[in-house]
Amino acid sequence: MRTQVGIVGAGPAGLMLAHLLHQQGIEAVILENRSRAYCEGRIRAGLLEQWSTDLLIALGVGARMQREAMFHDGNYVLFNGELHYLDFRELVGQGVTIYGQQEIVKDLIAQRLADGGQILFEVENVSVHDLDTEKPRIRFRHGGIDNDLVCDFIGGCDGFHGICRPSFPAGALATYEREYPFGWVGILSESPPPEDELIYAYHERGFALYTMRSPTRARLYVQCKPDDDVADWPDARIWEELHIRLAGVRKLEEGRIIDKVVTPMRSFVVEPMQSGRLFLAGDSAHIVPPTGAKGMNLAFADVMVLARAIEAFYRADRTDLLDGYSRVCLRRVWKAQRFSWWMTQMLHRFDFSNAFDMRRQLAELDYLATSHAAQITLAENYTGLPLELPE
Ligand code: RFL
Ligand code: PHB
Repeated sequence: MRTQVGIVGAGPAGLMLAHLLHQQGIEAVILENRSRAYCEGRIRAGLLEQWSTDLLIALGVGARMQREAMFHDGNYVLFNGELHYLDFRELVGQGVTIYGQQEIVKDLIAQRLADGGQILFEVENVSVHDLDTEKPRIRFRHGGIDNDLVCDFIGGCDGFHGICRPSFPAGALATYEREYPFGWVGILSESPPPEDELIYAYHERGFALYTMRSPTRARLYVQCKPDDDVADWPDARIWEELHIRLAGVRKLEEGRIIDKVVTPMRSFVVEPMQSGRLFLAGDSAHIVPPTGAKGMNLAFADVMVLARAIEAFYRADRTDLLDGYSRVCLRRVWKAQRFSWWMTQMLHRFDFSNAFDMRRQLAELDYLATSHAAQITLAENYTGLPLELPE
């Protein structure tokens, strides 16, 4: 088998990369080890930055989002029992969009298949080879047959637990990592939203986030212990904590819980994001704690940079944009890391015995609720910094 760009992983990064390349007339094959139903059913991110929303529309894959998504002009911060509204539209002239990651994945898969592009689901034993040559290869097994996909470039879009990052030569990567002493237990509930927009709540018992998927589906997260299991969080316990931590919200209606997960919280970056002709994009190269809602948006930013660099290679025989890939991506990645860490440290209880920390956090929240400058800083980062693409 032969293609121009071999892509490992059919998550947001891999699917978007394939779509961007297709629009430039560049051929790609996506190899995914899960089934199509699994990829389309995995409930994860929900919030798009303004430029990501605009991008999906500009690329012709935003029609269903435009019909079904919820467009928000701001969000709420809740502490000391009081709700404070941050009006992003007024502060920085842009907003955010609530549209489930699995809906974006469905839309991108449908578009790719309509375009005649290839996605091989349920591949096994994927491995990458000859990265330092002009003909890197992806070896895999599909339908019981071993294959070699020879390419010009490989997109390592296989998420945090994928095989691409571990295939870098020994010692080639520097790792920057931080784990947090808590996780989130998240539920999807058949209940209407108590407010129209998101609520980030700080409470002495820990963080809570109220978000949504539709006018009848609430998505709620509660800070939990890092090693908690869903079994530690029966439905009644989740609702009890939500009522306590979200006290001050007008009406919090309970509903049938249709999904429950525990997510660990970590910050993680590898440098560089490239080894020879293998380019990492999205969660395979970096993880942010979800408090800033940046992960999927960063995946889109990476593949925008990568697609532009690959296009310059084919169109103008340029290799400088490929060489600059890591540097350009990492500037944005580290700003998103900083913001995600900042939101996380402001809103979670780290050490329940430390009264100083709590006073300091409340002062920071009070500053945010009352300072125009602080609000602009949050709004600018949350709705998305401008995407800078090299010429
Ligand atoms: P993905 O989505 O993990 O996709 C990787 C794909 O690669 C496949 N794969 C392989 N395929 C072939 N061979 C192998 N050996 C393979 N190994 C893995 C996998 O099956 C999968 O299909 O990575 P990608 O594309 O980089 O996308 C990243 C996003 O999924 C992630 O950053 C976001 O979900 C993070 N995130 C959020 N991001 C936002 O921008 N806004 C949000 O509101 C937001 N909320 C969240 C989040 C993540 C959360 N969790 C569960 C971690 C909320 C939560 C709770
Ligand atoms: C979500 O809607 O799932 C969501 C929104 C904002 C976050 C994290 C998750 O910060």
